Amino acid sequence: MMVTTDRELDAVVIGAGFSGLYMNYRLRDVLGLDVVVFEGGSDVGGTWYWNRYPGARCDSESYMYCFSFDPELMQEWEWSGKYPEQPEILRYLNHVADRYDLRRNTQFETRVTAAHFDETTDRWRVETDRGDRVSCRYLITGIGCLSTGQIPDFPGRDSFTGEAYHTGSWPHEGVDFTGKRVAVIGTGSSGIQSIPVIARQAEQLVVFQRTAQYTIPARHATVNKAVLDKVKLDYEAIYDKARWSVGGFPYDVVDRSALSVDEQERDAIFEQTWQEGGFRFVFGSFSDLRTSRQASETAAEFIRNKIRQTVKDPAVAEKLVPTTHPFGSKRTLIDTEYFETYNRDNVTLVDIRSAPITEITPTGIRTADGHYEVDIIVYATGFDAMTGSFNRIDIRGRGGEALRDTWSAGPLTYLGLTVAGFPTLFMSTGPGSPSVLSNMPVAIEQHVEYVSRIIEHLRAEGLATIEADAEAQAAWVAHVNELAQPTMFMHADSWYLGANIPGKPRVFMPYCGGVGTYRKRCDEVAANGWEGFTLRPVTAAVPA
Ligand code: N01
Repeated sequence: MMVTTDRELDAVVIGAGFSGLYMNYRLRDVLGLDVVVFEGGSDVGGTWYWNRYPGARCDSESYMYCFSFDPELMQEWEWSGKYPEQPEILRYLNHVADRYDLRRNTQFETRVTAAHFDETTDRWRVETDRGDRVSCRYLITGIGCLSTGQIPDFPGRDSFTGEAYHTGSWPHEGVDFTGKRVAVIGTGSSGIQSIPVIARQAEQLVVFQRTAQYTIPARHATVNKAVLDKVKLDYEAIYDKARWSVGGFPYDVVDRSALSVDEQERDAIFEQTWQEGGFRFVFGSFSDLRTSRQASETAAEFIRNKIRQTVKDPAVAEKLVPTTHPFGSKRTLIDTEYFETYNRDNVTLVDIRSAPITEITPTGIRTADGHYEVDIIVYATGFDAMTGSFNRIDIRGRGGEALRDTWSAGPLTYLGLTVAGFPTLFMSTGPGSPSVLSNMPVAIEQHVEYVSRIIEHLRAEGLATIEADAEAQAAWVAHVNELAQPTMFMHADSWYLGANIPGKPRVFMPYCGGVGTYRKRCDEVAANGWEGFTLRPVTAAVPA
């Protein structure tokens, strides 16, 4: 599909991942609007289109990592793994695109370069890198929170003559590591997932670790069909429980401090949830691991002991033991045989906190301690998270104000969804919403349905724009900050705080109050006549 210039649309959606696919369905098929979706990839999938690195898999259990808006879709899809692997998630999203014919109005391999709000018409003027020029009344971004890859600017980076890849932009044909000497830089989610898989294929693997991590075994397995069949009998209730939860999972809430039990009982509870695997260690053990330093330290110590028991070489184990940040201050990591990988003869761990990388050379990586010759470098170095993908687009609101400037000291939003001065611009899972601190499809569905509800209201009332009030926005930003202050999140150099990007303002970006509390607040805003927003009518000069 090719969009011609000068089309006057109802809505433009940017991105065809989970957010864009559902937004398209909602606006086009439920509200009957004229919608175009622009997508940079050559097909649907978003995050799961780009992140094809070995071992890529979601940390949410598969039966909860999907849409819930159509009961038939929920019943018909059969997951094969306890945790869904990237190819399977991509198949699922393709199935969704096929089932609802969502490619029909999606233009692929097209990036939106600019979106300017025209105050004379109350419409957005949107431009793409393919020369498209369209206008729309509603502009919705579904550009993801972790879509702008970050490769550190190491001296000599471009002089490397071997192959180099970023995990978030992986070649579709895959990479053959057989017989190769491989370096992985970075030990976040992408690093710890890919390292064990690459180690099994490569001749030599050298891991460059700046920060040792707390990671919990996933206990991945094929899906237990009996469990899945049982879930399907009660899917709506299970999903509803997730909608009103903290993390977007249907797990039973524990209301128990790690300090309220003695050491023996505490260890037994940790051990049980460690054996269950995945996020249950966090959500199913104690309620204060992220809010009490002392409680967090009990989990940290439990994991440190697990590392020492697993890794045979005590010197390597000590390098892997996290000491620089509390448990729960960075994204909780879930792995499959991560620590066990360091028992392999072909794997070397290099601590780049004590001896940093000084340069990339034509043949490898030099640190303060020596030179490592490699054939392939894998950058598992993360993303310019939450705001990076917005900054790539020249978004301008009232008075030609650039969003980049509005956000120069950190993102300002109302409900993580809208920005004062940028009318009828809606950001699915924007900064200031639960997004990355939750099971994403739950957060995405809530945002898509809320935006759709706003647009329905505007149309029913003959209104042109909805815009966040500056005071409501300031109060929301303060609230998001206030919630984060007492948590462990404030005690690590994480991408949640923008700390991984040199020069980025240090501001805690996601809303950490939980998806249920957030949903309740959004519902209250609607019930109170769209409190904190100004809604303006269509003027005579502006066609509806
Ligand atoms: O990126 P990261 P990621 N020199 O930023 C290191 C989601 N996700 O792609 O910790 C040396 O977490 C950096 O070191 P340090 C998930 O939300 C989900 O792994 O900053 N090292 C770190 O080790 C996740 O949190 C899934 O000291 C440098 C690594 O690179 C998010 O995406 C799977 C460096 C970056 O880790 C991002 O994960 C994958 C430098 N200059 C991703 N700069 C699942 O659901 C960075 N590093 C499973």
